[in-house]
Amino acid sequence: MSVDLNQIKVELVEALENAENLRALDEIRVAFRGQKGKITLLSKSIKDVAPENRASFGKDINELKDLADSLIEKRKTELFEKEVEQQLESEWIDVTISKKDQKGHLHPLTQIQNRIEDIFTSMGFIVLDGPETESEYNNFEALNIPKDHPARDMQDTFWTTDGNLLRTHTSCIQVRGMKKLKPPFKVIAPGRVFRYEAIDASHENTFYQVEGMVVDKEISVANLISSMRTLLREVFEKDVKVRLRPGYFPFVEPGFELDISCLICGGSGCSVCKQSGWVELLPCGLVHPNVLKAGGIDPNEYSGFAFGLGLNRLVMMKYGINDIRHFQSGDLRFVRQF
Ligand code: FA5
Repeated sequence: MSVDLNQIKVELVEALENAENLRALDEIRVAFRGQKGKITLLSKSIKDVAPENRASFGKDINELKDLADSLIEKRKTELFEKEVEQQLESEWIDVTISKKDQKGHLHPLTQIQNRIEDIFTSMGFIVLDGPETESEYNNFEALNIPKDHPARDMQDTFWTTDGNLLRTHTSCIQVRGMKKLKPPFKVIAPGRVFRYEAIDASHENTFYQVEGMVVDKEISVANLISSMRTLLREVFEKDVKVRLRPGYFPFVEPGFELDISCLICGGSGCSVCKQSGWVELLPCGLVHPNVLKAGGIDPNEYSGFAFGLGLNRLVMMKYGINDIRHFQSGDLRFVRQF
């Protein structure tokens, strides 16, 4: 092998030893075996070699090509294995870690719903359930909201193609309860409700309510307020500022809105309370005689109170959550805080 060929072989071996990765190796391959590579150019110079030496030059250059190809291939295998090892090392996963360190837990809405169920069952209430798809009759008509009544606009509705609807409030579970139970009774009915409305920091199109209803002889506003007080004291575990103001709901008379002083801004005004300092939380009232009648209960003998707690807003106030959209975001960073 001529001096030139030997020199090239030494350079190639040294370059291959220094190659740190497959990209560097490919650059070396191009520099020696590419179209303008050192070995390729040298083999083209065979025409300048004296005729008597051409055969041996040709043989040497072919040997050098074979040697270069096998050295490059060998280094390629080594570097490939090295890169796979590095990748495995950097992407190593302990598949047992989630079992050891990250236990699942209940969503904050479920936690507070469970707490409310405990509070009310300890006062003798029973817990009722109902379907999320309801009849128009149970959701509106039995609650003294006939067709074309303007109060239907208060709860924009998702209708199903068969003429039913996604319940807009848990009050329809009252209707089912009245048909099933004989007075006196005390029930609560937690559940998911749906409204076709624009979403913002305090409004969702899918949210949770807890309905409550007590039917007995001589039920008054005093009974209603006492139950609401117990509920708020037990959930918040501290005194919270509330206000009661007249509110219109066709299924109660008189009707009230129980608002809570916004615990996000301390009452100074924010996006959750719409700068008012108050959050609508717990509408309530004495059950309208028409509703008792529709439930098969004689309003001359019995009276009752009912309320419809906005569960999402209650949880927001309890934990200082400043946007209702967090509840359904599916963001684990949110739920892991509770
Ligand atoms: C009702 O749904 C009545 N059925 C409540 C009721 C029951 C009144 C029994 C009287 C007697 P309202 O539409 O205001 O009322 O909703 C009740 C509560 O649900 C509100 O105070 C609020 O806390 C919550 N709420 C209402 N709309 C939304 C919404 N889009 N997103 C989140 N929470 C809401």
